[in-house]
Amino acid sequence: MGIVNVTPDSFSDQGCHAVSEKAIEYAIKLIEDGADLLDIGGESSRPGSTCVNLEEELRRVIPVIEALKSSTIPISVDTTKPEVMQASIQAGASMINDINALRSEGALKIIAESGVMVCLMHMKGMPKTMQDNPLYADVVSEVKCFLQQQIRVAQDSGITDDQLVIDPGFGFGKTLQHNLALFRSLDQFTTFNVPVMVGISRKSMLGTITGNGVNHRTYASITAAVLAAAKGVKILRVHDVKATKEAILVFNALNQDIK
Ligand code: 7PM
Repeated sequence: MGIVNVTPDSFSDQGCHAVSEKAIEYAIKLIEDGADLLDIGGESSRPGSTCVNLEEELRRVIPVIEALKSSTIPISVDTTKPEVMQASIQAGASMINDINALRSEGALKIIAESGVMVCLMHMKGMPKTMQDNPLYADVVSEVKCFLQQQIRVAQDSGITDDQLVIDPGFGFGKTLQHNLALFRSLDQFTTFNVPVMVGISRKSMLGTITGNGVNHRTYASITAAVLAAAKGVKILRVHDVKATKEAILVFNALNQDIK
C-alpha cells in the first residue's frame, strides 16, 4: 500500500488546487513503482497534529480518488470522518483506512451498507496528545483486546469478515518499548483470521534504532517490512513502494510463498 498524502505540508508552496494535482501525479508514480493499493489521506494524523475541517479534507481527497478510480489498483482513503468515508466511496474508493477504528458516529453503518474494505487501527488517545506519556499494563494484550472488540462491533453492525483488516497502529499512543513489544508479537495478530496491515515506514522507532532522520530511513523501513511479512503481515503501508516491492518479491520467492 503506497502512501499518498494530500496535504500542503507534503507538497509545500502550493495553492489548494495544486495540492490535489501533485498528489495525482505522485499516485501515478507509485502505481508505476508497483503499488498494489494506494492510501489517499487529506488529514495529517501525525503526533501533535490538529484536525482538518470537513470541507477542506473533501476538497483535497475527492479529486484524487476521481482521477484514480479507473486505474488498475484499488484506492483506500485514510480518514476518520463519516462524511469523507461516504463521499470517498461514492467517488470510487474501495477501502477506508480509519485510524479511529470506526468509533466515529455513523461510520459503522457506512461501511456495512457500502460493503467496502476497512482497516481497523489501534490508537490510544487522540493524535494531538497521544504521545504524552502513553501507559499500558501489557501493550500486546491491550491492543489485541481492542482490535478483537472492534472486530466484534463491526460484525454486529453487519460488516462481514472479508471486509476487515486490522492494524496495531505503530506510533499511535506508543513509546519505542511499546512499538518493539508489538512488533515482536506481530504473529499473534494473525490469529483473528482477518488480514493484518502495518505502517512502520520511516517512523520514529526506526529513527531511534538507526539514529537517522526521517528522510534517511529507507533501508530500515525495508528491513522492518520484510520482517513484518515474515510474521504474516499481508498489507504494508509504505512510502518507498519500489524498494519495498522488490524486497517482498525476493522474500516471497526465496520463502517459496509466491502468490
Ligand atoms: C507523521 C507521523 C506523519 C506519522 C504521518 C504519520 C498509519 C496510518 C499513519 C499506520 C494505518 C505515517 C503516519 N500511520 N494508518 N496512518 N496504520 N492504518 O507514517 O500505521 O504515515 S500516519
